[in-house]
Amino acid sequence: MEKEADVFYRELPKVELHAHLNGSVSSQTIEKLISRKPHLDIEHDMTVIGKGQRRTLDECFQVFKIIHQLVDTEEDILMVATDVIREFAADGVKYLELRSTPREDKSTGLTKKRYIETVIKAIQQSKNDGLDIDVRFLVAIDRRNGTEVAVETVKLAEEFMLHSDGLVVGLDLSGDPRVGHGKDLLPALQRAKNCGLKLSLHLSEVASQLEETDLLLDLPPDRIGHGTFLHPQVGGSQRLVDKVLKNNIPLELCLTSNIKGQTVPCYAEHHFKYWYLLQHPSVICTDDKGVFSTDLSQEYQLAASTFGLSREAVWTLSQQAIDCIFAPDDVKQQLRQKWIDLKPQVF
Ligand code: 6MZ
Repeated sequence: MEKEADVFYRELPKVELHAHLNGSVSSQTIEKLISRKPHLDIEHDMTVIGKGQRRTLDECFQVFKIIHQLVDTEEDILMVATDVIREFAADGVKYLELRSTPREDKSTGLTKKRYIETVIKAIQQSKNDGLDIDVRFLVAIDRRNGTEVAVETVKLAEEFMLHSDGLVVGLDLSGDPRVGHGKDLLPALQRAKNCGLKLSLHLSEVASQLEETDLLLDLPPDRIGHGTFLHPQVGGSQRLVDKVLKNNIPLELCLTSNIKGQTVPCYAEHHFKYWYLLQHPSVICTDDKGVFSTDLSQEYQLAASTFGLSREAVWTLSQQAIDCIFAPDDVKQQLRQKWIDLKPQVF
């Protein structure tokens, strides 16, 4: 990983709401996976975008395909989820919503149901191990897989929401933003919403999605991933911004991911600034901490140094993220108490 964040940021209690499981796999875990599967001939540098490097979004999606080759059994998923949770906890994350696209693999006998069960098992183990982190799960729809798979995924998520002791809280829509169209996924998303699953949708991650965003904002989603091209200064529109403001939909913002994936030209031009100035709920997140070689402490430090935030402002930012979590109010209350207990006397 790049240079470690300062101690203030590492000790800052944090909420992580936008973390794709297979994008969050650390170097250490990748090494373990590679040694389990030497026949794949995968080199470590094929799974990570290092310091100062940039990739097209296309290339980023190629990286996920490589990681998926390395993570194709129940044992792999259990190890990956266990390690990722432990790493977030070690980085001071007190509440984590992990998201992942359930996959099946005929050659290893993996099914989508087993996939979700295995992630849940890792979450339960982290509780039993006494880690100081509350973890929830969002089942992800990969947009490239179309209507039928989306409906099937919603049904699975629905089932798990009812039988996972509150661990499955919602649904994520992600995947390559230039593939497929949201209108085909609308019935599935509507169904998810009607049955009580919370919705976090990747919206306007690239510039060409105005029409789709307009449509999906009418659901409305409970949170937005990225929303890079929503506002008029980057080719979005006031109409879209107004919809977001009217429904007070929080944004999950991932600075390093957007820079390395080249959807934002530089940190100073990140849309964090636009929404922060509007005092709109914006949550700093990592997206894919493994692939983009970052952690949440670093992301907070980057936001602070780029936009001149005081330590007190950073504290408030991390605290306000609690309002945006998908777990119920009693969990929010517990987290708020934790923040009170941990607040430094002076900044
Ligand atoms: C859209 C992304 C993403 O689900 O196998 N994913 N989708 N935009 C992004 N910005 C860079 N980063 C990750 O984790 C990997 C999957 O998450 C989605 C993609 O569908 C990717 O295949 P899981 O755990």
